[in-house]
Amino acid sequence: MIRALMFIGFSLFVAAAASGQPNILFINIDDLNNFPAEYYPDLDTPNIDRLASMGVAFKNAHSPVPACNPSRVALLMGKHPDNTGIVLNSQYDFRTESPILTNAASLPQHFKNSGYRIVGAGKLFHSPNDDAPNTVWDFYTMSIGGSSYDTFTPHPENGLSGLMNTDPDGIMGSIPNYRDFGHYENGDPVDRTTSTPDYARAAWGVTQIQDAGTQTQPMFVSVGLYRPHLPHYCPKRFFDLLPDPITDVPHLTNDLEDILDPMGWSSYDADLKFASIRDGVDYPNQHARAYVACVAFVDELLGMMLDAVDASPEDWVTILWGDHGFHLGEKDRWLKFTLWDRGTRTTLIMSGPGIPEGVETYAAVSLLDLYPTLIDYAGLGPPGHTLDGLSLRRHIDGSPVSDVVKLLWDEKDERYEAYKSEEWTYIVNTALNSEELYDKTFDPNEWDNLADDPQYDDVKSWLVPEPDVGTGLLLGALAICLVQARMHRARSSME
Ligand SMILES: [Ca+2]
Ligand SMILES: [Ca+2]
Repeated sequence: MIRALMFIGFSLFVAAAASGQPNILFINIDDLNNFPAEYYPDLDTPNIDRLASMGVAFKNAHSPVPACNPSRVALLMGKHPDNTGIVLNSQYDFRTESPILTNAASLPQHFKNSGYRIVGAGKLFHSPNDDAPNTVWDFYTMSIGGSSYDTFTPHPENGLSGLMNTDPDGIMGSIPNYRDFGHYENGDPVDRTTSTPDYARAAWGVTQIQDAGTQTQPMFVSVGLYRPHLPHYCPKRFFDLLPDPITDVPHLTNDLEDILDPMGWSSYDADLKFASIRDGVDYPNQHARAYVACVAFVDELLGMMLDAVDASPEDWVTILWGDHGFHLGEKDRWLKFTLWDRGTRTTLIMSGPGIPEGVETYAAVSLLDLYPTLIDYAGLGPPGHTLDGLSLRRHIDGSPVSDVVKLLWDEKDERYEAYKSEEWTYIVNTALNSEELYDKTFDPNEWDNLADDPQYDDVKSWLVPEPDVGTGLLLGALAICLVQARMHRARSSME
């Protein structure tokens, strides 16, 4: 694509446009876990599948911190939470709380500084006040089609249908409204799809894609879809696509009892809300069904934007990402906020010029890598601050690379760290001297904690970086090959 040179004098953005830089379609889906149709057998996601067929699907992508705010800050600022200290949802004001971020350019801001026109609708940063939406962006709105976070709107006019129908005895206690679920219509026969905020955001995205050819600058278009974030409301027809009940998620009784500290105490408690209802009549399955229905809903909205990309004469690099995973009862947990794969693993797909079609990789990657990846594919220079990730091009163009990514979480004021590779999850809490090791090749649900078995000491020492090296991406290819050969020998001895 060569854009017309319309305004020769405006060198910055004319230079960017003339260079053939692609437009960027940057779609995030809140709380979307890892390629959900591969995990929930009753769900189809034809448009996630379609985008994957158009590009590269990262099947083992992890959030640096399994919560909205710190995950998005890490991704959008390109800085690991180890280096920023931003690990909590409450750290909204990250530029004040983390001095190294105070004057750093966010990913969209760097695109603007490099000649792009940047526009956005829906959630991107966790706080609507972050990233100075009125000054940094050429256009940005959180609230298109509804309230800022779409937490309660549009909502059935007659109340909270989900919980009211499934919790007649009040066993959920003081569950806040945002944990409710149900369908928007709540008995009304008229489909509500086009009146939902997420539909409005997707439709706005379609308009931006269609209008991109009229712009003199390349476009960076951010669309944030809020479902399947709580409350799990979507149009009824997406519930109707699913059996009732749906297939239960994998759950192992007493799964947490092999994760002990040296005193023999369990390192984790069950989520209290889940513990209180796990033996209830059908609430866990009904709530899981609502999450899955919401995924089907946003998949359709994704399809609207992919149709527009297909019809566009412009070049588009399209990126779909979620901000972390989501538990629906696995390991006695709801929501995110864990370092197990169900908490950290999300959907990441890239397609566009120079990106091969229909490729999937199971190498462990971090959302932290998206900032350097996008400036790489757009041909931009580096921002003024050091980025902690690496371009994903190494997984797209080069030989397969085996990475280790480091993730963080704080639970009960204790710092947990996780090291994830294609095959392994290693979670450590230094203060409690608690550790977990899972061999995901044979144990994809992370049920069997191998950390106490000395035959895996090599694996643990491979996964945990040397203290003076930093995080992730730490070993050369030769070292990785040698250690993986040892791991395979170790496993062969078990079989
Ligand atoms: Ca989220
Ligand atoms: Ca277990």
